[in-house]
Amino acid sequence: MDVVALGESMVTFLPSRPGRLADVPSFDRAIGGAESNVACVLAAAGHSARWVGRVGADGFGEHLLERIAAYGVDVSSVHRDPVRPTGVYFRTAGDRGSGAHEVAYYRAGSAASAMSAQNMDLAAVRAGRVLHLSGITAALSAECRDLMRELTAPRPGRPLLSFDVNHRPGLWRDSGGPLVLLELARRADVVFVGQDEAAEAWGITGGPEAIREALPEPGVLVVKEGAKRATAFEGVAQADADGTPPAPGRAAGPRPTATPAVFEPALSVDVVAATGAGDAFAAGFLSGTLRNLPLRVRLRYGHLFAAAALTAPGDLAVPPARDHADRLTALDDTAWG
Ligand code: KDG
Repeated sequence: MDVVALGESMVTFLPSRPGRLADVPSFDRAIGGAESNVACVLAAAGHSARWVGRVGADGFGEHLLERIAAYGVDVSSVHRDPVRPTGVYFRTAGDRGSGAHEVAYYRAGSAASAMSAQNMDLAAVRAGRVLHLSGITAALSAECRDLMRELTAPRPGRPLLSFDVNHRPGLWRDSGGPLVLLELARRADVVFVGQDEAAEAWGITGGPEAIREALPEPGVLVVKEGAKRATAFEGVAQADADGTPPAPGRAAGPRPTATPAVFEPALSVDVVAATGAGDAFAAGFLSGTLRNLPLRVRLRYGHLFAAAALTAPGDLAVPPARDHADRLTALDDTAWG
């Protein structure tokens, strides 16, 4: 298995027309969930991917399993909770291009919020070359937070640990979120964070270099500056403690050594809906990581997959085919952007 992603997936209701939540007359059903989005895009890009989560024994849970499996994602380790429901959320359309929209979650007490180290198949969670997690899971409940600590703890043979900070202030019931997110990010091998998130969560306003200073531990740190660009910092990480070969994207070496930051401008597209673009970016970058592509090409893959999501109304869009994507990401600098 190339990638395992763990987290809450939800049935998503997209508005039939723009306007406030109070005014939109009807919604169309789609699927969402940051981590399963990453798994779906990676599967669509030709990688083997598994999503692990917990859904209710209800029609929405069934719908999620069917739709995610239809992308080619393995859902055999997803648990059905006999009592708790599948989470759902509604959102409105932002003004074209601005991305601003309202979100209403109905997920407190959801099946996914009961995920814990005790009721998950941890061997299935750790079975990929890459394990992708996000900060959303830590916000769901104390059990989920403990599960995240268990999965991010250093251990021999750990998969390459990918962590998207995904700061969702509305989901944290106390003020401890930013510190937990920092703790988890420091334990990961690849971290994705938006410059806006770093400012909001950690008060870091000085740009990508300032974020790297606050977060020197991850082998790879990717700082996203929205429609502008993304910057990646890479340190050469150590081999696993038990001497097993390093996971993809982690080169063996005696000590972490910093390499210069690499940045790539984002593609300019007419944005339909920004939701899911960060997940698609992470999927593109991880696809490049699994293929051991150079850092700047991984960033371009991130932008390319994000552009597909940005121009679709829902969270998910099928990324360009690999041969086409390889040609686009090889364009010279003047043609890119
Ligand atoms: O990244 C997209 C997600 O934000 C969306 O699908 C819903 O997972 C979600 C969340 O918790 O915000």
